[in-house]
Amino acid sequence: MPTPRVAAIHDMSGFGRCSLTVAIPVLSAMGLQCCPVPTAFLSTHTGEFEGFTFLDMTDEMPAIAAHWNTLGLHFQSIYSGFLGSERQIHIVEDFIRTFHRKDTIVVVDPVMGDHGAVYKTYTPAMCAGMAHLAAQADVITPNLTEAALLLNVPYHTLSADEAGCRAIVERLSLDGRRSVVLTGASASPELTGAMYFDAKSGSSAMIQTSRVPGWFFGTGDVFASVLTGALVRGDSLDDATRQAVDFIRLCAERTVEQNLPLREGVDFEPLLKHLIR
Ligand code: PXL
Repeated sequence: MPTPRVAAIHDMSGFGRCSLTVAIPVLSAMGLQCCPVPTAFLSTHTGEFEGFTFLDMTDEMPAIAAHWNTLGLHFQSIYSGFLGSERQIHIVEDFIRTFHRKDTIVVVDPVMGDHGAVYKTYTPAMCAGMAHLAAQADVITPNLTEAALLLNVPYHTLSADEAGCRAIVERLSLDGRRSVVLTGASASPELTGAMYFDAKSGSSAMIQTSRVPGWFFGTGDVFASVLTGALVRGDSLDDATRQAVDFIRLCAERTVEQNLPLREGVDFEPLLKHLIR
């Protein structure tokens, strides 16, 4: 079987382990070919760093898509994340229209913020556009902050417990047509993980693991990359969510042991072996 291809539309942040510096190694370890479409090049991610550089790649993206189209490329998945400008919303929608085939899994990680705050480079128009883009997805992977933005409700009105998370994934499912994997779902203070709604089966479930105390950068990107890889490998949404939750716990445990500055992201590289089948 040819190695499945994933078009990964994210920023490349040179330092801090997020976006493409996570998606490429994770998808490769999972046996998939990652084809990056960089939305921006930053020296670091935008959280807890000042003075980062930001090279907007908006004009390059349609040219990349046009060239790939002449090559007749197909993708088993189109996986988008952090976007660099409002115009990129339409560019990614066009990309999906051009390269989508019957078997393509479209994963939109609606990266916009965390802990109730919107990331520094995101405007209200970009957040509204993200909801539009997310309507094209088979699967979305918001955290609670992004769920509030997609639902257009204040963050503090959402609750991370089981009943609260089930209500959120059902509301975000577009009447059951779209799968939703909500991160940061927590049944009790000692547990954390995700709640999913699976559009294929119409079922929802909470997947939990023990909570590693602390707060970690880039875990949303690691989570969505493992989930995408598992779905492309043919695993069920339940199994894919379990793999992503377990891998994040391993990453968090190792990062705490290393006592790394939080802004350096999770120390996932020595753990990639756990993703290889
Ligand atoms: O981890 C999400 C993310 C992706 N890309 C950039 C970011 C962040 C979060 O801060 O700054 C550039």
